[in-house]
Amino acid sequence: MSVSVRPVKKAGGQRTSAGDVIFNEIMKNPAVPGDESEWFELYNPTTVAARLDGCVVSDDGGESMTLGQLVVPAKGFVVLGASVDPKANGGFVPEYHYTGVLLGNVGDELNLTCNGVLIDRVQWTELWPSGTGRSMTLGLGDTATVSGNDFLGAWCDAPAHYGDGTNYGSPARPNPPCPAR
Ligand SMILES: [Ca+2]
Ligand SMILES: [Ca+2]
Ligand SMILES: [Ca+2]
Repeated sequence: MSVSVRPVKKAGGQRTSAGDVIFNEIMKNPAVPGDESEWFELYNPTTVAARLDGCVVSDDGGESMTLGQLVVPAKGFVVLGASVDPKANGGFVPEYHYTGVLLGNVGDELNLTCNGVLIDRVQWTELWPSGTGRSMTLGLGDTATVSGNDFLGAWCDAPAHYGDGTNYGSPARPNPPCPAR
């Protein structure tokens, strides 16, 4: 029996397309030092669940991973973590465990590509929020879009604790608004 990658489709049968899922929160500089404590959150701003089986998360430097079975619910969130040990993640257990992608504290990229189509991309530099133990949080709420998260000003250091209180962030929950600056 040959193994084939199933086409990536939304629940309704449409292909996943640009902006159907976006990077919403990125824990690149966790309180427990080390790459295994990193995680990131995806948000589906559409009204249809998005299947990401076979999609690829990568940076521009050659790090990449191919996703297994993963569905981001309509208007919902999924957290992907380099560890599923709650002690590493501030008391939170990510839904999806990945390897092969590291999140640079002072500059890196995350690309999500499905069937060769770029679904979302975020590129950050040393100027972007990077508080220790604080996720970089997209403060756009319901207005978050594929291009809206391309700008430093759309993000902030997460303002509130989660889990055991060692990290700030909102894994698998809506992001709070960014504080006024
Ligand atoms: Ca890091
Ligand atoms: Ca983007
Ligand atoms: Ca969140």
